[in-house]
Amino acid sequence: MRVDIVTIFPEYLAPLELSLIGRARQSDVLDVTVHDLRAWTHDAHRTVDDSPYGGGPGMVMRPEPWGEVLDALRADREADPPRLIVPTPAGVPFSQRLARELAGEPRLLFACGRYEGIDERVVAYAASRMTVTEVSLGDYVLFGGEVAVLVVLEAVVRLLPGVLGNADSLVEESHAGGLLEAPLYTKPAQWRGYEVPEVLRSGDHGRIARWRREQALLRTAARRPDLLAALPADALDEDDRVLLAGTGLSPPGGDMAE
Ligand code: JD8
Repeated sequence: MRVDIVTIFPEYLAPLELSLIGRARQSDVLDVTVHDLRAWTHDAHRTVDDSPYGGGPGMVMRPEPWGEVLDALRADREADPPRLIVPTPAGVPFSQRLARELAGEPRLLFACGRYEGIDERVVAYAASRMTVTEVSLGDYVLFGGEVAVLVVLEAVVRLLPGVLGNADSLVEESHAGGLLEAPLYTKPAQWRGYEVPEVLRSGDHGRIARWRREQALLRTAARRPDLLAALPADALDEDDRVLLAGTGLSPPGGDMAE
């Protein structure tokens, strides 16, 4: 996969040298280039922002340098255009589903906004030349798109064939099934007065699987009732429903056992 990232803070993307993403770049699975937006300005001050039409606080990114860099990257390897990803709080929520979709693209181009954001015409222009997806990490406010790019890339790269951690993603498909994971433990069995649940040391794989299922259901009900409510009707069996009925955290609409 080829990835281009355009930003006024190229150093913000330094973590892409590290760990498993760094290793994927050293192998031939991932080719990342970070571009400084100011390289496409022409004035002495390398200006990328100006005041908003209509008034209001802060500054807006001017369209001209964005137009130049998008043209240059679109023209490079013209036969396969990149998919443009623009992080913004006004985007569609980023999700594992979208990560899977992006992992199937040969080429991604990320546009990192700063200040109040990017002039709207940049997205309109880009959409006439390539697929554009505006994504949001969630309902909180960041200073700019760089951290969102790190998050999206981490989620996408671990799904690429040949990247370590890929065995993981196969487990995730079959296993996790829309619930939070059960808690994890390792050695020592006793630590500072806390002990590993007996069931996990029992060697009884049936009991262990049932305990993990219960823990996953109880956690999901307590912390993420939205996930529980979104499960398909056949995702919960009678034991699951009895367990959840006892918590008062049952999914709405579920025909719960007393
Ligand atoms: C890109 C500028 C800051 C956004 C005024 C100052 C994503 N989940 C998310 N939260 N925030 C962002 C995000 C924020 C950004 C930019 C992404 C570019 N800002 C602006 C509008 C309100 N602040 C994000 N993905």
